[in-house]
Amino acid sequence: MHIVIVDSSRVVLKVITGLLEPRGHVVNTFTDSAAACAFLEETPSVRVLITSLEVRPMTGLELCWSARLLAEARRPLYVITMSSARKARNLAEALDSGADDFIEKPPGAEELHARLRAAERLTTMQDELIRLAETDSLTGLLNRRAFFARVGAVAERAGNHGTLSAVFADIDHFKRINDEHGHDVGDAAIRAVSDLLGAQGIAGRLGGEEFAVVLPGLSLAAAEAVAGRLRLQIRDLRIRGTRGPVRLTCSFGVSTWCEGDSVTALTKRADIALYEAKTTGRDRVVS
Ligand code: GH3
Ligand code: MG
Ligand code: MG
Ligand code: MG
Repeated sequence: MHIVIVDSSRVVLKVITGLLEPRGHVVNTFTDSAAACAFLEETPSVRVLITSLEVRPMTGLELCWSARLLAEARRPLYVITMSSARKARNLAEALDSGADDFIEKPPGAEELHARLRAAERLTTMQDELIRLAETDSLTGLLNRRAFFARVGAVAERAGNHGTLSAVFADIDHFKRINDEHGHDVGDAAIRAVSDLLGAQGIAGRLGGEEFAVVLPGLSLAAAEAVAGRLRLQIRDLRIRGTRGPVRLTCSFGVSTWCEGDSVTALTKRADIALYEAKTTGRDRVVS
């Protein structure tokens, strides 16, 4: 696991690192808690933070609190606090500040490894739960909720400084495919379309046979070109059906980020464009 250790004493940092590195853990150490906090923010691979409560300039409790916010925002981060003062108050305060565990300083090897095994069990389970909660099980794309959450985060960073475009897609006359070839063939068609869309950008399955892709850094013209290519690729698909290969087409709506925009407005415009593609003949790209 990738582990960050924070303590004011270089000796303590060295001792703990000496226990962890031989077990294959990747360790980064800090005497400065603010530097540790900045490192955690920019390093999503960190799984465990071990921090002394007696650190500066942020106190250990403040660092716990910041780490807890990071963990809630995007990833599991397990926090173990350390203190040489074995006070019940320290323990309670640390847990209330968002720590997952508490050890006495300096920690013994056996205890430290056992606590890290507990951390690994929990973070592995959290990873799996997050994956299940965000993924559409048929296609492996983001589900609707996760898609909009991701787009919100991306738009916050990209949208106001650069370009960002959205492509909405809906399979044409999909009900016919289900009716004529059965639900399994319908599912295979959904998966085939998803594979193509998923290769393009941040892709989600919004509903039955409706998808969306967000393309950070792409202008409207570039996104139209992506949608145009996808349209042709989907026309070329041959889904194995009970009575020979099944062909399909898809309609597309494209929109791009404007100044003062919101994710809701961006996706609304893509949706309106998609509706126009449907009402003007299907198998086309409208922006
Ligand atoms: P249009 O060209 O206007 O989009 O027509 P359509 O038939 O594609 O559109 P409509 O939205 O009316 O029908 C979508 C169908 O998709 C209805 C539903 O039974 C089917 N569907 C939804 N989810 C799934 C799924 O997971 N698997 C399969 N096989 N079918 C699904
Ligand atoms: Mg429809
Ligand atoms: Mg449809
Ligand atoms: Mg539909």
